[in-house]
Amino acid sequence: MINKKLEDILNAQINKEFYSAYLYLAMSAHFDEIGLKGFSHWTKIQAREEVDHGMILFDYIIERNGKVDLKQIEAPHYHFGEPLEIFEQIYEHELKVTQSIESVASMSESECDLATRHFINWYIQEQVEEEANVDEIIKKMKMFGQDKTILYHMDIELGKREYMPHKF
Ligand code: OFO
Repeated sequence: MINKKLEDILNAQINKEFYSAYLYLAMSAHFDEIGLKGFSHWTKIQAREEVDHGMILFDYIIERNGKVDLKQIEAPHYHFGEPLEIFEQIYEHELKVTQSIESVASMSESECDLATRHFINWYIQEQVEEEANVDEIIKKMKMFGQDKTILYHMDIELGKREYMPHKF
């Protein structure tokens, strides 16, 4: 059985993961509108992964005999701008998610819930990968500046991303 404090923080994390899915979907729609189909595809795949992140938490709360408490999902906030700016916003967003996951880890330690402490390691690792992937895209975009040919090639590259269902 999970205690109330951890149940609350895990429910809040579900909301953050679904918010992330909303955010990536909004970005995907924007990229599609401006004709960057590959960027649109990449962010849409990311949205699906965020739903997986939320669902893994959902299943975990139930498995620990806790109560799932779904709250309202906020409308996504981001500034429509150049692709580089949008990816910088993604990076900032993921840093916040990392902090939030770290709070779950510290609370599971202070509450001596070793099962949750172990469970959350998967998310810690996932955040390392997400930050690194986004950082790599940003660095490539910065390296080539405003060169539209590079943007075109990056659009093709990002369009190749494949969805891999996330399971725990
Ligand atoms: Fe769920 O990792 Fe991004 O937000």
